[in-house]
Amino acid sequence: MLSRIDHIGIACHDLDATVEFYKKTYGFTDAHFEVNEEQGVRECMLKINTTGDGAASYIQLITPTRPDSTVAKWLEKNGEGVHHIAFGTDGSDVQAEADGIAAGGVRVLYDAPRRGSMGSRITFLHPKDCHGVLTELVQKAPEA
Ligand code: CMX
Ligand code: CO
Repeated sequence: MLSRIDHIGIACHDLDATVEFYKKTYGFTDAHFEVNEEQGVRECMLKINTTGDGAASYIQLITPTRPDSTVAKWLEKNGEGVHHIAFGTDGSDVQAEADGIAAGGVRVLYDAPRRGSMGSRITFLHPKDCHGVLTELVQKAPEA
């Protein structure tokens, strides 16, 4: 089951400056930085709240690490802003969730889940099959 908003992904040009904006403006302080070379992003997960299933919801600020990354291409075309939303599973297998959604005719972008933030397993649904919204599915790491 998908049980929460895991995160909202926001693309930005200057990660550190954008993190500072979120900290200063909204008072969010719990920040986790990492680089995901496979996805071509440097990112910061800002924890906003915990959720009823023992997980949490985040703002994911992302900036490209290389010019050929999907986020670099998106930023060039659209400028900064909301890039994707991510729904979290309640611990259920993310591939099983994706398979169920694919059965309804939505294109799943990966054959198998890939590594996401903080050791999570992630996959994506094509925005053109989701009313214009790039949608990520997240299974958090067991220890997260
Ligand atoms: N939101 C909504 N629509 C989007 C989109 C987005 N983020 N990215 C692309 N699109 C739309 C484009 O506007 C375009 O529409 P038109 O044909 O009407 O102009 C269409 O999708 C094709 O876009 P494109 O620029 O040609 O881009 P690609 O097809 O090469 O790639 C996508 C699009 C979704 C397949 C690619 O971005 C992808 O694989 N995304 C998943 C991985 C990812 O985004 N990683 C970064 C985040 C990592 C993380 O969250 O941890
Ligand atoms: Co994401």
